[in-house]
Amino acid sequence: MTHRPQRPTQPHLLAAALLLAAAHAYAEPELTPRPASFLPRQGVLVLRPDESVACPDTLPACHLESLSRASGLPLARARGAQLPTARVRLLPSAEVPAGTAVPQGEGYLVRVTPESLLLYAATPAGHQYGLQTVGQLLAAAPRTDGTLHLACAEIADAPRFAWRGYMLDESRHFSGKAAVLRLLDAMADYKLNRLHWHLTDSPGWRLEIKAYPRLTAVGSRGSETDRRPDAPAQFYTQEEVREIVAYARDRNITVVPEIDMPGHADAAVLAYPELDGGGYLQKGRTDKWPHFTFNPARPEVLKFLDTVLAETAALFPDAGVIHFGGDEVHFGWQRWPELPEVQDLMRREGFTRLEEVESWFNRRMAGTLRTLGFKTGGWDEIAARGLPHDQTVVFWWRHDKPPVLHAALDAGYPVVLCPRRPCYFDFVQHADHTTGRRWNGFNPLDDVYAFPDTLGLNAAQEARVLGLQACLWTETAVTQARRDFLTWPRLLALAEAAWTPRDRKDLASFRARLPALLDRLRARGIGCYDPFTHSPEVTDAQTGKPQAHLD
Ligand code: TNX
Repeated sequence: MTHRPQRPTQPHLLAAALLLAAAHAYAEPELTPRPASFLPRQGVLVLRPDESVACPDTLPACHLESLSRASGLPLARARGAQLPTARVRLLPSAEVPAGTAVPQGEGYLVRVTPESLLLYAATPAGHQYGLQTVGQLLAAAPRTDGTLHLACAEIADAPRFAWRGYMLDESRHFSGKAAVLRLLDAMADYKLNRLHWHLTDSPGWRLEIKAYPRLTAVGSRGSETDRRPDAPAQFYTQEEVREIVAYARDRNITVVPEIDMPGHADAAVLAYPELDGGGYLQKGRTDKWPHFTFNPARPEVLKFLDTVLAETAALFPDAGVIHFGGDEVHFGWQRWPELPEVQDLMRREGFTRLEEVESWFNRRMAGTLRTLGFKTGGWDEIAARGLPHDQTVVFWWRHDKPPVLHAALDAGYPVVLCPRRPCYFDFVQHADHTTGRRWNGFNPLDDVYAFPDTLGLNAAQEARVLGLQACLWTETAVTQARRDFLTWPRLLALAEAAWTPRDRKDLASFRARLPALLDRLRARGIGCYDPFTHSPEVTDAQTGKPQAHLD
């Protein structure tokens, strides 16, 4: 409701109007993700166009810009004489009035009274998230003659999970800087805070490494659906990476790079054949993936990977975690027994199984990451590789193997939950959709929303869950239009599932908010699947490009 009630002329109409107004004032506004608590208060705060915001100098300008856009008021940073009187104020948690819970970490408290809007937080991230919420309140507030009428309220909010992520596969098909910046803006709108950037894989190497220029000169050509050696090179320069990382940092998003090893290595091997550890033929096709692994025991290969990781670490100084893949390695083991370096290693260490070679390689590279000052992230296979619990983050992806999740949690690993179902967004989202994956079902919006409560974890297990992550693998997503279609609105459901406490999640409320959220995405130029109109499936067939099909 954004219209002012008509002035009533009859007493009974007056009573009805008052009731309506009261209902309006007390209805919970449409906030996404739904906050942990919302308490309506008496009164209205009137904000004028000349209003300014008292905030720390360190607050990145983008947050005030988006507040101004959302409100339609030119809400500038308060300066000089404005500072003491500004009615919108960002304050440290130390100033929270007595008797109110003090926000921690990414949490915040917003108090709207007829006099002011006060936003308390303990960290810059908390202030930023409070501003996101305030922006949504202001966007929906009734307005007259350029003033906004904000119903008084108190919102105390904090995330359910620390890791609220989205993984983008750049290797199978490349997105590029403009799409990534746009994605980061949309992620920040919904309080997502990790971009897991899958930068290397068999079809293409997408990260410039100065020490090994052929990685991008050769290894970045082609994609899942274009194996021509003279296909255009597609990759991020180091300068672009720095720009993207800084843009994300301003929005409280940590970019976590993934350099996949020892599997998914064909693109690197194409550039530097001496790295080859052999592979396998996928579905009998000779172009997929005969050089799937790095030679896991050759000293020159280990030196190469150390150098790649050192350059990566320097580009992502705040990542905390560098993901080194570690997935599906056994697919490419076939040649390992013949490799002299593997034979030497097995003799030296007394290994009898290739699994031990893989574990040795994992520990070796995790050691490099530790020396560089990072924790090691890896797909759930690494939970069986004897890596230290306090230095390793496990990404549970094999939804058909719950015991792997339970073993990782019981062993004390922090775990990011991203099981194929419902978190892989290359799975179809509607029964009618024809392109994309299925596995005894698919990933509709409501399943994403219900996650992870559907896993039935107890409180002790959930305490070790670091968070949730959606993964967009791009084998079947050649175009940005299709990547958008697969991502949205499911990423909104994931964002709320990752932020909102379990007892505040409400599918009906989420669905009621969704039409306006879809409009907001479209206004940003982001396409999406519209579950209300069952909009036509976006496939790459429309582009005339070849389509990839996965089972
Ligand atoms: C499994 S997730 C993979 C990816 C594929 C994805 C397609 C993981 C560790 N491996 O390499 O792109 O399935 O859904």
